[in-house]
Amino acid sequence: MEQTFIMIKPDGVQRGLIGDIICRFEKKGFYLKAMKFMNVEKSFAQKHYADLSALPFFPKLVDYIISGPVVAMVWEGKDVVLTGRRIIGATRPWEAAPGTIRGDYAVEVSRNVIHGSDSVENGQKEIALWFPGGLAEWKSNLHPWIYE
Ligand code: RTP
Repeated sequence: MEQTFIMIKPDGVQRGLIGDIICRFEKKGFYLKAMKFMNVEKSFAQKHYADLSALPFFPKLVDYIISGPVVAMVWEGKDVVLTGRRIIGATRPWEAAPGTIRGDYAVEVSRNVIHGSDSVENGQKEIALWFPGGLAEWKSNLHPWIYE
């Protein structure tokens, strides 16, 4: 079953949005497979966002990610990568539809509350980076009223 890496960024944590965000993924029918509260080192944030290292906003982005604790999570379910991105909404909050997390809670692109993997492959890479010890084993009993 597909998995994605989701991170509640420091602004989402400080604003008390953790419960609401978890609720949206759970209610949709996805399973929380791993979660931890973390203060991220600068070098770790640089590694997570390595693909963006040449962009002008990269130093600001790294400073933002290390500015407070984040919540790192792994979610599982059918098409969870793409659907997760749709639950999150567009990167730029003014382009994010109402009803999405960024559409409902964010104003600035540099304070956009949450990260979600953009492909299955990147999801696997990010899960390996954030959860190097692997995930605690528990079998999500895929609900027959949600999954065929
Ligand atoms: P994320 O990786 O955080 O899920 O975001 P994304 O895929 O939707 O967007 P991406 O292009 O990968 O950008 C990563 C994060 O960089 C910040 N950003 N700041 N002009 C700016 O100041 C600017 N542009 C992007 C955002 O926090 C974005 O989520």
